[in-house]
Amino acid sequence: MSDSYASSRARDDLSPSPNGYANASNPSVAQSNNAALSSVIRKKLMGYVGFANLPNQVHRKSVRKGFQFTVMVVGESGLGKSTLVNTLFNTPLYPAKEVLPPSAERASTVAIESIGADIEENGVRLHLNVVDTPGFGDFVNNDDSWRPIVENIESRFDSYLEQENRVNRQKIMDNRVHACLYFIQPTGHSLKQLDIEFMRRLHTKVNLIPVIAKADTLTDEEIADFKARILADIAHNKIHIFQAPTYENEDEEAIAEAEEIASKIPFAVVGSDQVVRTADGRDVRGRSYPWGVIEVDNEEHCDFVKLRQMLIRTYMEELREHTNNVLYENWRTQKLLSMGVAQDSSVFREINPAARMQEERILHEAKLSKMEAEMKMVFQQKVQEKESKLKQSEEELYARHREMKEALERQKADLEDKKRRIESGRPLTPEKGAVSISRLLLAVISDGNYY
Ligand SMILES: Nc1nc2c(ncn2[C@@H]2O[C@H](COP(=O)(O)OP(=O)(O)OP(=O)(O)O)[C@@H](O)[C@H]2O)c(=O)[nH]1
Ligand SMILES: [Mg+2]
Repeated sequence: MSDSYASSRARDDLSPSPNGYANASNPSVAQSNNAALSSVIRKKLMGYVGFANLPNQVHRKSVRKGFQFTVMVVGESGLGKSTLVNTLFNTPLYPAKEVLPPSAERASTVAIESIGADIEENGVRLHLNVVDTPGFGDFVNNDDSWRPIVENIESRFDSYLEQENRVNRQKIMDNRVHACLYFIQPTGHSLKQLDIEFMRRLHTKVNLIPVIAKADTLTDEEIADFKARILADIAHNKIHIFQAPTYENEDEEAIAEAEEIASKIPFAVVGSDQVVRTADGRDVRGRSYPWGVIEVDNEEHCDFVKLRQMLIRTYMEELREHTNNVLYENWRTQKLLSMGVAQDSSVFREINPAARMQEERILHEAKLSKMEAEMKMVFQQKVQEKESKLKQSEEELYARHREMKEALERQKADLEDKKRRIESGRPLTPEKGAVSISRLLLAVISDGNYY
């Protein structure tokens, strides 16, 4: 391959070798390379290397493995849940429902049914699980209608956790609910207490996607008003519904698409798995009325296309990721904590920069105040030493001063004594004078005797 690395290099020490690559066999070059590696080097490729194919590798691998996706549909009976699921996946997942005769016994709790199907499109396999909840809101007292649904979602988390804790984790079946379509009755008013209660109980455990069922029963204005009231109710009750994430480096087209999808929430949908003929002779999936045909796949008629786009075409992976990284993770943490599994908080110390900085600051301050105290002590000691030395020399000075004064006084007294003597005519040193006179006398005598 004649590919060569770039001409525009950030550092001169990485000059290209004749073969085009930085020369790793030359020790001096390798050494300078190591130094250069410490900082990020921006390089421009002049030819094809091959890592641009990485997404294709991921693509091939995921196609081989296939995908698992579980969607739950919740809503009162007859709102068109089964019909919409069939419409969404273009497969008759649910056969036409047998309507029970009036005398038949009815279930007294919410029954949860799960249907699995392997569907394939352009060679991509999707193992789809649809969890249906017939019976929700069907009773005289619907206070606890949400309970079996929450239990079902949690038991799926439980089973995933149990699989994660197995010795062999090669084949993990992800049966967690990735999205929950909540069907709102097209009353045109606002959310009912049952709706609010359900959403409040479930928004932390599942990606909630509210849909207005049977939107063909409302006019355009009614739908717009109804949507605004539903969103206001959701915001007032602090319910978190799934919002498509936006990323900074996305292109304008993707951002516009995300905004358009977000603007349609809650989706006003119409479901139909029947093909009907329009006035202009087209065969479409829709519902035929005496005054015309409502086309399911026509964006002018309903938000079904946008819902499908969000759920399948654009955000299926985001839904799976959010379920795994946020919803399941939170549940797992709480579950393990309630089981008495404690987290060693010191593990987090390293990765919490704010706490770490605070800790370092406290340590630094303690060190500083210790140093300050030590310095103060040394200073005081030195001052004391100096003071005692000064005191000592002061005393010595006083003593010498006293001594000198005494000596001077003595001398003065002596001199005064001499002065007095001189004035009184007495010899200064009588003994000495006596001796010299006697010597004189002796000399005279001896002179007389010998000369
Ligand atoms: N007008 C209208 N009718 C619909 C729509 N979707 C479904 N239906 C009809 O509503 C009836 C009930 O639909 P299903 O899909 O069985 O409703 P479901 O929510 O699954 O009902 P349960 O399984 O009993 O909970 C059927 O007669 C459908 O043809 C829609 O979008 N608009
Ligand atoms: Mg059904």
